[in-house]
Amino acid sequence: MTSIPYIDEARLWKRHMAMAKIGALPGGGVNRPALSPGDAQSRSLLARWAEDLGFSVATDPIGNLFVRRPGADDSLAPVMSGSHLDTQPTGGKFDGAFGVLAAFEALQAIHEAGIVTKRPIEVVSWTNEEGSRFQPGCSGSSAFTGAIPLDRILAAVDRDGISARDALAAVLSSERGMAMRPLGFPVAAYLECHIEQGPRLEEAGIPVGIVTGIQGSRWFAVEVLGDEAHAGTTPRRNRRDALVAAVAMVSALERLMLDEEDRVRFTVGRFEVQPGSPNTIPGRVFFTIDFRHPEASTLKRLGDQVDAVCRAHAGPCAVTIEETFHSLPTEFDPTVVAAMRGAAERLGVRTLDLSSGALHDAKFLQDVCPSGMLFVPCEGGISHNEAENAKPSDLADGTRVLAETLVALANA
Ligand code: HGY
Ligand code: MN
Ligand code: MN
Ligand code: MN
Repeated sequence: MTSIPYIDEARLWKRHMAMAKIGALPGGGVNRPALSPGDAQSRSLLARWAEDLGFSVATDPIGNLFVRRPGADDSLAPVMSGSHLDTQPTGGKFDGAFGVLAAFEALQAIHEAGIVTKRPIEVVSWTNEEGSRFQPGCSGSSAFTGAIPLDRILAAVDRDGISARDALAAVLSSERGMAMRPLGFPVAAYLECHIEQGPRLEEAGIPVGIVTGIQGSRWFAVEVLGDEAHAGTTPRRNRRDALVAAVAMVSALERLMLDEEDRVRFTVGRFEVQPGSPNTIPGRVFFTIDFRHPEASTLKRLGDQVDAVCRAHAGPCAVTIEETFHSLPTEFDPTVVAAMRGAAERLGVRTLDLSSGALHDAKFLQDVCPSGMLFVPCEGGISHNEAENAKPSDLADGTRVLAETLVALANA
């Protein structure tokens, strides 16, 4: 077994800092919305690094970006690794970017070591993992795997009324000459590195997490419609106050989702009130629900009650509830998990098994090919926050285990 001689920790960190300059925020974070000019810039930077090393670069009809190093038998399905370059509006330097840059560093280290792998190895940057600008998230991986039809994904519209289709066209038109592949192709195995976005690895003082699975997620969009009216003259009996109804819905949902073991994750991340004037009764409220749980039965039991609870608290208002995303709890492939464990042992890197509270593209890849994830600690477990931080040595340890596993799987 050829062990990876050299992952360049300084080069890996430098690439993170260069990538973080794109969409940099004054508070130290990053705002790189999916399919924005910043997203296009981050893709071009990765493509330039790849071409400088002689790797080939291609995209596909949803804008996923692929960097390929050929294998001895180049007709075989590739082993693939990556994550995403889009970020939350007040995101950090490492969420997503670490998975792409770790895969790229691993590819370069394998290349520089002159290791010939039977299978080709590909690095991928998936389009719109965050789902912040266009819902739902994981657009690139769910289109690639056929989980969600491409047309449905491209029909999504952001808050400014721009469709994902038009935003994607703008990004692709800025990349003249980029090779275009058909959507979806066979993948032998998929690995994704990611910061944990939680506190367990840091608390345990362990540099690498072997991810056993991902909890389930259900997203809903709720629109409450009442009547705009004068705040001073309209008696209660004549009011159809969309805010009062929406608040009653969220409070009732919060009570429904309460559980002693604290395993339910219930979040209302967007709550928009219109017209938003202090002395006009709100006529419209739009809010989102992000509900997660590790057990399919609880995800179904509680998620299936969202519609009825909202309707029961609508009062005189009208309400529409749309489920915009639904992904079941997923266990990663045991052979891939074993390959990662074996790689860590060979390298003498301590690991901890853990499940993922966050959703990742790897969930969709696991539906079509053996997949797995590696986590590294992030400071205080903080993510989706400008203060997100990680240690260069942990990023390098995760990348070492990734590279060693990629070589093992590409020669299996
Ligand atoms: O929402 C998520 O779990 C992912 O990190 N975007
Ligand atoms: Mn992420
Ligand atoms: Mn994220
Ligand atoms: Mn992810």
